[in-house]
Amino acid sequence: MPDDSTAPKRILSGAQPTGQLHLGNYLGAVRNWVSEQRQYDSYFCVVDLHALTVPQEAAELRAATRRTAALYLACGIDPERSTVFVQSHVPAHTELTWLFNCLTPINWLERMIQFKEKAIKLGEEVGIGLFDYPVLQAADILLYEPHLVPVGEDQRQHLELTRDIARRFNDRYGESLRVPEVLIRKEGARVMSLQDGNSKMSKSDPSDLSRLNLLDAPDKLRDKIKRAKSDAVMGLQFDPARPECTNLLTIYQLLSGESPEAVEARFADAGFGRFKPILADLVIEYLRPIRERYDAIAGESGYLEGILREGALRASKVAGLTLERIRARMGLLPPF
Ligand code: ATP
Ligand code: LTN
Repeated sequence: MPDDSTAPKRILSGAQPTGQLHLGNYLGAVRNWVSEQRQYDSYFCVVDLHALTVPQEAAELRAATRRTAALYLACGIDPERSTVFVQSHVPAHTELTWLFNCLTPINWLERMIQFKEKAIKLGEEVGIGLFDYPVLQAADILLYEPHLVPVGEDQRQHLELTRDIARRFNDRYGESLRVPEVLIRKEGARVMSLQDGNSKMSKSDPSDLSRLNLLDAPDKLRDKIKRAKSDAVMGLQFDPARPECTNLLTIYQLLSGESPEAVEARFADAGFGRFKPILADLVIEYLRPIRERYDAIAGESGYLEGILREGALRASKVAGLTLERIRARMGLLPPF
């Protein structure tokens, strides 16, 4: 591991370009990336190779990859401070995946909850890529030797696997990979579906009504909130027995910046009929500047491409050095 006691600590994270980013991705991940980029040497990638682990339409994947990168910027990722890139533009990710495949026991992957859940949904279409997904994620991470990986709660198990792969590599080939820490901010780590307070808001949920997309038009946001599942109890509270109510209040609390106590006090006597339009106004106003910045970025020809080109160059330099070390440790003959 390079001696970098004076260099700023590094973070790396990513999201899949499937559909479009929603409020769960924002509150659980991207919002924290934005605040943390000031403090850390930051790498944020759009993990298009991960998206390929389930069937994708080629033109839509290309569009979603651009959209996701543009949304990172619209949410406040500053390309002057942070390196923003597309995973498949840095071939070291796939090469390291192969090397790690040769190190990772099958039964570590068989335990992955997300694989089991997605495999059930896909039935016969389950590819090896879906099974191998966490190994590619370990490669994404360990190539950059980050100190911290900021993610939402659903990624905890994948991050444990990444740490296990790093430790196994170090045991087998001598200490040389940094074992990163997982950074899960409690607030917003698990935003739930609007249609079911017990499952997480997700891009792959078949119902678009289940999520608030960052680029949804105001009317759509209002309609989704109006139709969000609620309960018949008067007075709103953070109460585990009322998951839908808790989720909507949590969204309100995180976007308004008020304390949970203040939010509960404000809506102690309210029903959903009064609360939902207030929440809709808040969400719409909060997302408005993000959508405006997104439109500006998407409308400026060549801007995004330039950032992604520069990002891939910067990322490739770092990744290439790590890969070279790993190849040497594993006994691959260097090219002549
Ligand atoms: P998919 O449904 O296609 O698996 P996703 O909605 O889970 O997608 P990802 O691209 O896999 O989104 O995740 C990007 C980041 O957003 C990750 O750090 C993940 O932990 C976080 N995240 C995803 N969903 C939520 C959620 N509902 N609440 C909080 N964080 C979330
Ligand atoms: N599996 C992650 C996306 C992801 C990721 C990463 C996150 C792929 N590679 C590296 C952090 C670091 C998910 O959010 N579903």
